[in-house]
Amino acid sequence: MTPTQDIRWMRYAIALAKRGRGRTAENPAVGCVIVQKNQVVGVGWTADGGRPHAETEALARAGDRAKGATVYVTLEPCSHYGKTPPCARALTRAQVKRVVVATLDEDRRVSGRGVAMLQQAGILVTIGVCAQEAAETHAGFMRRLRTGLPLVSVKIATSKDEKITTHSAQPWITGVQARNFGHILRREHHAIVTGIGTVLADNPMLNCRLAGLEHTSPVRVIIDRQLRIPLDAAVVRTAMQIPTWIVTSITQQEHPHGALLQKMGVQMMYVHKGDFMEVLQALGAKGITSILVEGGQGITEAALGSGCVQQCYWFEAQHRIGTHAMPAVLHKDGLSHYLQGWQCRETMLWENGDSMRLLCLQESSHT
Ligand code: AOF
Ligand code: ZN
Repeated sequence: MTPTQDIRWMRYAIALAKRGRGRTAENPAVGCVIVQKNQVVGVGWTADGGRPHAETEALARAGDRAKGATVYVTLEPCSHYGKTPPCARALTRAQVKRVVVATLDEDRRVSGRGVAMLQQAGILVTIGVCAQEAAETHAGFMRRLRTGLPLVSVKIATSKDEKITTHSAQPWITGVQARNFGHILRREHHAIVTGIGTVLADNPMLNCRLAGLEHTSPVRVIIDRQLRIPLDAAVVRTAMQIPTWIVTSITQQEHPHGALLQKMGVQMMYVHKGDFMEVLQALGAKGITSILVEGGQGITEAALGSGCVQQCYWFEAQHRIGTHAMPAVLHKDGLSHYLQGWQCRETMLWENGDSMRLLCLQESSHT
């Protein structure tokens, strides 16, 4: 097998891993391809909720054809008896010949032991094929393992002069294309985080509304320190269908509103002050590995100012709104104050003949 073929099959495994993105926490989204005589005999990816693991799914599809095959997997196969038996053992039992691993698992229960288990069974192991690309799909999982905090992305839509708008104050900045991209972003994160200001101003659903992907909506997290959310807010009314968590500093003893919200399916998360870092810690403790911050000025600036944001998706329309509108952030230097030195990939989107820039920015130390 040539390295070029290894890269090709591993890229396929990474594409499969992406199917699980935002849906497998607290487990990573892993992809697996089993190849026999240059033909795919089984594919798998980590199932919703994190189990079964990718290798188990691919082995089940390959059946006897896994014997003597090469297995491409984006993360080192697990070696521990967790909620599922070790994948390294399942691969050994299936008598595969070779396993190609993109990245090692940093979970202390695995961390090199998966590879050792395979090698002890006489299986050839290659490590590091497409490591960087695979690491991106595991970034949230790894970040939470290392820091206890989720991976944080911020989404923002501004006019050319860095102004933002709300539902009630038309015109809406983004058009259909940008909104669809926004829904993909929602689907790829484990939770969407917004502030109570946005809920009160826009009454958003904060779900994924792409046809066929409605069931992939992430957890909705609303930061509402003073518990101002009305019972008829769209997110509350749909809390039985889509997980909805409210982060607040007001306990039930202080205010019975919390009990009413809980009856409607909302989960309450009590925090002390509720600053952005404390919210991140609380979400990490609950197993959330990646969040998309999508809100107004307050939460956007709190997130960017916390130093805990790794990615920013900035939709920038080409028209100006004018000085009367609300600035995206209050800092006198605008968004560039927070995004200085970040790596930037730029894409153009077209909205009814009007162009819009999508800037995908990554904090420089983020892999
Ligand atoms: C794999 N393939 O698809 C995933 C893995 O609690 P358990 O038994 O589900 O184990 C969770 C750990 O397994 C998780 O922390 C990570 O180390 C690994 N995830 N491993 O072989 C997979 N998702
Ligand atoms: Zn496993």
